[in-house]
Amino acid sequence: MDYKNILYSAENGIATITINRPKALNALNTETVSELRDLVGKIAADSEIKVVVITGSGSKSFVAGADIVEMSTKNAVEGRAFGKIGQDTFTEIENMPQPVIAAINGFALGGGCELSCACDIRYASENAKFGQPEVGLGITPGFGGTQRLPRVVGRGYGKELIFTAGMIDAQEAYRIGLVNKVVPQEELMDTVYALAKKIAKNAPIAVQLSKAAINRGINCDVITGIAYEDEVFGLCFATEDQKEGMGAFVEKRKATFTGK
Ligand code: CO8
Repeated sequence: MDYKNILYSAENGIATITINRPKALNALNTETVSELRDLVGKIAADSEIKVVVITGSGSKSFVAGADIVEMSTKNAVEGRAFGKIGQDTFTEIENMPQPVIAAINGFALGGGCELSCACDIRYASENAKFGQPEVGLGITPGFGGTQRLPRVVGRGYGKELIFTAGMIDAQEAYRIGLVNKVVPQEELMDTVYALAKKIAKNAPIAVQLSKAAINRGINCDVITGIAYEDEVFGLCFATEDQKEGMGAFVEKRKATFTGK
């Protein structure tokens, strides 16, 4: 898969997407968002991929937001169209069957912070910085930030970040629950891959159904969510991996899952 602004690799069921526009601190222009969307669709359909990692190239920035230079000349129709392609792409990421981990290696601003919030789990390097600078540019967050950020950190911190257009460091992001872990920059990818491997060795269908149940439940009332859990839980008993997982426990051996 050949893209201009994105690098892709996959090894042992773990896919890595690297946003690669280092000269613009990996800012997302239309071309990059379109490439990202295309790649996400392909990975979502690839049953060999168990876990997805998203990061930025270089040691300074994850994604420094949507491309301000490109946006600066857009009219209302064009601006909205750009917002829509970002929103749709990030929603596709959120709903990928596989768990998605954001490896945040520097600035995660605007669309970068929004991209990280569309991922399931966020790990950051010590130099990472987070923020939603949009209101300082005369716009609102437009790639899902008004919706996902408050769901991740709560509406108080979400509103503070959005209203102030300020930046917080990785430790503060950890304190408010925006990231699960902070590690030195040189340890970030190893730590993320260790997490990815831990997830990848579990029964893939059960992991994917768990993700779907959590995502669906978070957007509805508990009773509806529990009804959905009931469905997916029952479904697991139709898989070979349920027989293997429980059989291995009973036989006191390690389970080998096939994703069937
Ligand atoms: N867009 C375009 N180019 C960028 C961006 C960006 N978001 N961020 C950095 N760059 C470019 C700079 O212009 C610069 O390019 P050049 O070398 O050609 O001048 C290069 O990257 C390096 O940047 P700096 O020299 O500024 O590096 P510093 O270390 O001095 O500063 C910062 C780093 C603090 C990250 C600074 O670059 C900055 O503030 N960047 C902008 C961050 C920002 O405001 N992001 C939010 C953008 S808005 C957004 O994401 C909205 C999403 C929803 C859109 C919905 C559309 C309708």
